[in-house]
Amino acid sequence: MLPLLLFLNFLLSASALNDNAFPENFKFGVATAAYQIEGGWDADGKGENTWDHYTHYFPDSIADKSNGDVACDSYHKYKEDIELLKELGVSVYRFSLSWSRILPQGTANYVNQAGVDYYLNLLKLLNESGIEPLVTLYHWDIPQPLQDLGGWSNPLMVNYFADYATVAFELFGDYVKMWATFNEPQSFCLMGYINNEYSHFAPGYDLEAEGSYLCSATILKAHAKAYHIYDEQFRDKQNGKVSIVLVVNWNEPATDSADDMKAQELGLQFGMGIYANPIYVGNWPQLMIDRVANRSKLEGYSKSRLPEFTEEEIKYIKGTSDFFCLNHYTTDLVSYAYEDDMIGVNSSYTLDKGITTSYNSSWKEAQVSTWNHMVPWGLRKMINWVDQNYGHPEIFITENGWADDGSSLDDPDRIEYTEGYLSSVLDAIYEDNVNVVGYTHWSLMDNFEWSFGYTSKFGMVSVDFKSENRTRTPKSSYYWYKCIIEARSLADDCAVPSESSGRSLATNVFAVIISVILAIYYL
Ligand code: PNW
Repeated sequence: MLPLLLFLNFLLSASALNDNAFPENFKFGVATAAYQIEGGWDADGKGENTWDHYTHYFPDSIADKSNGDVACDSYHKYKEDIELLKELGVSVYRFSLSWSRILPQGTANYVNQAGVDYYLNLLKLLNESGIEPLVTLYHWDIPQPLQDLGGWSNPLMVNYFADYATVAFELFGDYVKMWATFNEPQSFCLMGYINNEYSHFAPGYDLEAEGSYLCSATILKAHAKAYHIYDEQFRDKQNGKVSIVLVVNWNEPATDSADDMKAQELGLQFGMGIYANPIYVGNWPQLMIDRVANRSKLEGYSKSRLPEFTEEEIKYIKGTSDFFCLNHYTTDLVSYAYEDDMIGVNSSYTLDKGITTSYNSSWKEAQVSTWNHMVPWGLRKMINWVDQNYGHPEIFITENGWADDGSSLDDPDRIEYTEGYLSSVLDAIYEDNVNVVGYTHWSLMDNFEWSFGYTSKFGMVSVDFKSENRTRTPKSSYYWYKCIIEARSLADDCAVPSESSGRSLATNVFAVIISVILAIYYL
């Protein structure tokens, strides 16, 4: 009898959740972005941006030929969004400002008061609701007139962005204590510059050999300039923090061969180091400098395709972040790939990086956005890598989330994913002593998922895009997350009974009975 009881008890406790509590000051939230939720694309004087332009002129680039013209209509329904945030119990809401809603032409000579009022109303209501904003200045929606001037490959963009940032700090800075300049330059400086059958991303260029690096260099300088402006003109009065949101998948070597270990370093340096190294350490990662210089030379270029920073620029960019904003979704298995015989055939960032990626077939794969696999331990390794390489910074997980096709309000996989990744965050905090201070789940609600249009859903709240009202309905994951936030721990009793996660009431009662019998037996 005893062995059987012990075995049953083991089985039941093995499925128990991490019962660690989150640190007292840990912040829970959700995230969104302007183009993906606001709609009101030309409302009240808003100017056209590159995603308006791209989706209107190249609808075939989007899976369902849709666009963000109306999206979740948050331009009109932000009060409802805030009700959902309040009910969920979050202390932080991460969202982004639409540059062309505030400056319709992109330039600061004309400010659109209606756009300013929209964000002031949103910020005031958040403030009254006790919800702290984490505001991204740029989540991929450059004003079209500035795109027409060359967009981020034009070095003069540094000044246009600095002017925009100054306007935003001036108008909204009293309400905002956490700023992020850019969301994931890794994504828009790459996907926007590779236009092939797999990548459909505004502005839709095919300039991966050089355009992508020019974009990266401009972004780093623009970020640094905005940071210095805040530091010199606003920090004293407003007392906030400024950062940049960076993303990379964890790169796990496919085998333990020296080549695949090298692939891991290449993947992480070309993926994360490209932005984090200049900001937290100084200059591009040496590995990138050497590799792109060497390949460019062999390709017949007179100098490296990777733009060189002057000593002055290196110093100007270094140290321009007050905390580390990390977006993280998934893990890739990486192998060392392209050998030197590829040189001269094609020049590109992808070939410079020189790795191939694959997945372990045991990893659960998301629907529609099939790049997304459920690998919770990857986040713990990622957080540790950031901690070790960039001087033990304060880390905020600004995005993490799971996609499905939205066919059901019962979303056990999203719960399983989020629980696993949050548990990984707890391990990093308690076992590895890494300073993770907050987490904003992507996303509050289903929204315009870029080239996937409305076919891929990341929300904890479902949005009926067929209804004029854009009716919002919370999913199971919303109630689960609400419970976790209330408990401030991965509490066992938050588990929502469903097919693939959580335990039923009967199982819980059974577990208690077994434990009581065991206790009596030992006493
Ligand atoms: C983020 N990856 O982009 C963006 O910041 C959001 O706007 C977007 O909706 C969300 O993720 C979901 O896609 C990513 O390949 C794009 O690992 C690609 C990856 C990660 C994040």
